[in-house]
This record gives sequence, structure tokens and C-alpha cells, in this order.
Amino acid sequence: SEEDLQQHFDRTIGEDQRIEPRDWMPEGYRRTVVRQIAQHAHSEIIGMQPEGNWITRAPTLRRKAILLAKVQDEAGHGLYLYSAVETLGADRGELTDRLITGRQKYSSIFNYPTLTFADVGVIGWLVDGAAICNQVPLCRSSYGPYARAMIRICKEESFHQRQGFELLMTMMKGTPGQREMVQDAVNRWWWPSLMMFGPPDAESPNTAQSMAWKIKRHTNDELRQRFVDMSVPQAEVLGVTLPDDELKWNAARGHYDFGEIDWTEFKRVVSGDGPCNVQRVAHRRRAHEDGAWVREAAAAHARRNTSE
Ligand code: FAQ
Repeated sequence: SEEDLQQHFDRTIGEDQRIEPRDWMPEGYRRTVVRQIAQHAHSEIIGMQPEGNWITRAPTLRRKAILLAKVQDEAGHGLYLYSAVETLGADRGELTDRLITGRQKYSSIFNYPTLTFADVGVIGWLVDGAAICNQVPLCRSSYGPYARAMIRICKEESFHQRQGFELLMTMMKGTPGQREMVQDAVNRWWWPSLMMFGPPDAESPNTAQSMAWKIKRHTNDELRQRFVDMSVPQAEVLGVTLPDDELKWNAARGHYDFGEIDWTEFKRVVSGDGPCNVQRVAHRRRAHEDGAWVREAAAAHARRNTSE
């Protein structure tokens, strides 16, 4: 009966076991996992654009090869994640359609422009740093295919973070102009990186239920704090200033205190009115339309092979 199924599901979650595709699950659980994984997949794919913008203008062949590999990894992450969400019966074409018609979200962070090559380093350091902070606990997410995808994705994200830090270190050892470029990029990306963790806990409609289902393992504010604590010493090693006057160690809390995030800006960017939203979605839509003939050809080929 439905009651037995619910009990079995609750016990599985209670015992920290995984929910697998063929298991019974409450409709709300399915909907939440589909939403989170789809938004995550969209973020990886849209996230290729800001850095992709610099592939043709990378300063050396070595930097170009590294950047190309990183952006390809992001495509791979998107594909893993779309596969994970397909295990729940979602249709990839339908999800893409939701993305390009603005009915499904992707991370706010990718709506900011990349103005100089230092932005490539700062995205690696801060954006991938924030992504790791958020995603390492998701390796223990209760939905099996998502948790397993996260393990490999996190390994690659760690490499991305290190390449960003190394790029910035190199620039910081360069000319005063290069150091200024790095500081300017840090000034522009710091606050948007903090917004990646989502709204404050008190205003996060999904956190409580997602924590109870162990889809999420920590709240938005907990992970944001962890990211701040981890980034401050790294900024010191780099020799950059984080653009927040209120950032200071709080011995009583054992954490860094930090200033108020501009939540109005966050809401504006999430609702489609950030600096690059229109451009990002239009670019994705164009790529999807340009690829229609490839999908048709692949489908025709598959049909012929199965009918032979
Ligand atoms: N931007 O109730 P909550 C990457 C939405 S890393 C846009 O707190 P939840 C790697 C939220 O979805 C970036 N929307 O929601 C990379 C919800 O939407 P709804 C991707 C946001 O789900 C690096 C509503 O607001 N990472 O791509 C944002 O419990 C470099 C209410 O919020 C992931 O997706 C935001 N920042 O917690 C690639 C990680 N924050 O209900 C390229 C997995 C919240 O209207 C280059 N996701 N919203 O549909 C998660 O951990 C969670 O979904 C959160 C949000 C923490 C993002």
C-alpha cells in the first residue's frame, strides 16, 4: 500500500541509504530532485559562456589549452547531470526548452560579464571554490545518481579551482597593471559569489524540506559561512583585498563576520534582469537551434540501426 511505500522510503532516508531511480518516492521528492538537478545542469551549460568568451583571446597557448579543457569539463558536468535527471523520467529536450523560454532557473553567477583575463582566474578561484563548498556535501545527497555524479564533478571542480588560483598567483607576481586587474576582478565577483549559495535560510522556501529528505545536507547560510572562512586566508596568500569593510574574525563565533549581501540585486538577477541574462539565454537558444540538424541526423541514424 501507499503507506508501506512511504514507510519504506522514510526508513531508507532515516538510515542514510540512497534512493534509486526505480524506488518509490513521494511526488514532492521527485519534483524537488528534478528541479535541483535540472537547475544545476543548466548552470553548468550556461556557465560555459563567461569563460568561453576568453578562449580565443587567452594570452598564451598554455592558458588556452587549460581554459579549453576547463570549459569542456563544464559541458561534461552538464551532460552527467542531465543523465542523472533523466533517471527520474524527465526529458532533456523538455528541460532545455524550459531553460531557453525562461521557465527554469540557472545560477545567478553566470549573468555577470567577464571583462578581463583576470576574470578567468577569479571564476576558477571564487566561483569554482563556491561550487565545491556547495557540492562536496551533495556527494552524500540521498538521490543515488545525483550523489554519484557529484563525486566525479567535485574532483574536476577542485582542479578548476587550483588552476584559477595558480593563474591569479602568476598575475599577482606580474606588473602593477596585472595586479590591478586581479583586484578589480575580485571586487566585481566577490559579492555575486556569495549569492551563489541562495537566499538566506529564513527566506529559502526549499531548504527545510530538502534537508529533511537529505537532498541538501547543509543550509544556504551554513555553506556561505564556510566559503567565507575558507576564502579569507586564500585572499591573504594571494595579496588581494576582499571588498567588504565588515569582514573580520569573530573569535566568539569561531567564524568571520561579513557585511550584508545586496538581496535586491540577487532577486533582480535571478528573475532575469542581471547584466547578461538576455545575452546568455539568447546564446543558448541559438546554439540549440543551430544543433537541430545534428539531433535529427543522430535520431535518424539510431532508427535505421535498430530497424536493420
Ligand atoms: N541563482 O529555496 P532555495 C556550477 C533559486 S555551480 C539562481 O534556497 P534550493 C559550476 C532556487 O533554485 C552553480 N537561482 O532553493 C561551475 C529556488 O528556485 P525555485 C550551480 C537560485 O534549491 C563553475 C529559489 O531560488 N550549482 O555551475 C540561486 O533549496 C564555474 C529559492 O531558493 C548548483 O546548482 C542562485 N544563486 O537551494 C560551472 C548546486 N539560489 O524554487 C561553470 C546545486 C537559489 O523557484 C563555471 N543546487 N535560487 O525553482 C543547490 O545546492 C541548491 O539548489 C541551491 C538553492 C543552494 C542553489
